[in-house]
Amino acid sequence: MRLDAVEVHLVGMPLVRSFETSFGVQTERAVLLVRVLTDEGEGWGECVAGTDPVYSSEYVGAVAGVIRDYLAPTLLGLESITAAGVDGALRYVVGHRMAKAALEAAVLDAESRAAGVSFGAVFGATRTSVECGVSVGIAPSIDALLDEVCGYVDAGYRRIKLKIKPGWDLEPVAAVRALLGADALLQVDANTAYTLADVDHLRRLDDFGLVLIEQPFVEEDVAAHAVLARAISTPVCLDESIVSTAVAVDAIDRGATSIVNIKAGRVGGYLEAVRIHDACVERGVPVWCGGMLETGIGRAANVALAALPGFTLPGDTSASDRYYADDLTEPFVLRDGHLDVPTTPGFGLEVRTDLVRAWALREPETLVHRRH
Ligand code: NPQ
Ligand code: MG
Repeated sequence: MRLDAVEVHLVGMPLVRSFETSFGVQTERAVLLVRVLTDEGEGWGECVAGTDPVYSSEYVGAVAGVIRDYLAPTLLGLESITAAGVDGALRYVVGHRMAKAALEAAVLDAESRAAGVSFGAVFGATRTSVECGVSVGIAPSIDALLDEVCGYVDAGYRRIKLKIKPGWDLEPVAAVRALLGADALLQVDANTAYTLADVDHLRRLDDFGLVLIEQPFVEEDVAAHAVLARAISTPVCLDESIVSTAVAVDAIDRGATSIVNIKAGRVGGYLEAVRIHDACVERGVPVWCGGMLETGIGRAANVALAALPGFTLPGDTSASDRYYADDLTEPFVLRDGHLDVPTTPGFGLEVRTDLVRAWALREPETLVHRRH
């Protein structure tokens, strides 16, 4: 396949409700999209980076810059490309995994559409639908939190994840556990808000029968998570720390994570995400699919990934209406707590280009090969 052009779009998506985590409040999601034009057709990829560098060092401005200055020129300079070859071609650029992942997803979409195969088939999906959980932000009050959780339970979500931070942890967890009953799947995500000084406090979460605690400490400190895992009975699960298969294997070997959150954008692409899944299955470590407030484009790919056999826990693969009144694709609708895995070629849905245009935050940028 020959790459002819790369388009970068930035779309502003209003959220149906603001989403607060330990790193801040989101009221709108700015989503960077990549469209590749090839001699065999087009493909779309969604970048998970946020507006600001607060979940990770990547953000849309940096992603747009590194694609324009390095990643797109490199791919456009190749005689031919394959999705499997994108990672190697871009390896000389250190980091910038979310930017690379978006490009790889777009090339993979073009390639699998041309071949007539779905992402599920490419990744090795073994299920036709996936069980879904929902991530619930920090709320203004316990009452407001319980109201929101009730809505998600009524909608059919199979697992609740509460965002926590110092000052918003034991009380909301106790209240939601009391609301849901002992058997419901409940877990928490701290997004790096604690330190090793909080171990005795975090141990008090052991009373609530949580599925896991996600990323309590700073992403570079895998060792601190190993200390915590030995000190509490709640399973520790890494998110931000896991940026590659090598890091995942190391964190598992060191006892820092007994469950792994897989997000393709964070690890540099869906193909690396599949490799992490495989490494975890080999080691008997359960995995689940994380979420980054994706539009239907990224959501479809996540649902295909979550259909692999090692994804034994419900993911943050929520329905479109958890975040958006109008999605960039046909919406994903929860059916009996599940989302269906698309079966049509590529990521499997048509992009509503009228909305991409209408909600554009700036003019799309088109990159083509320049001869010297
Ligand atoms: C997590 N996601 O698991 C992330 C955090 C997160 C669904 O909890 C813009 C970009 C907003 C990235 C909000 C969920 C975001 C974001 C939250 C990531 O840690
Ligand atoms: Mg997380």
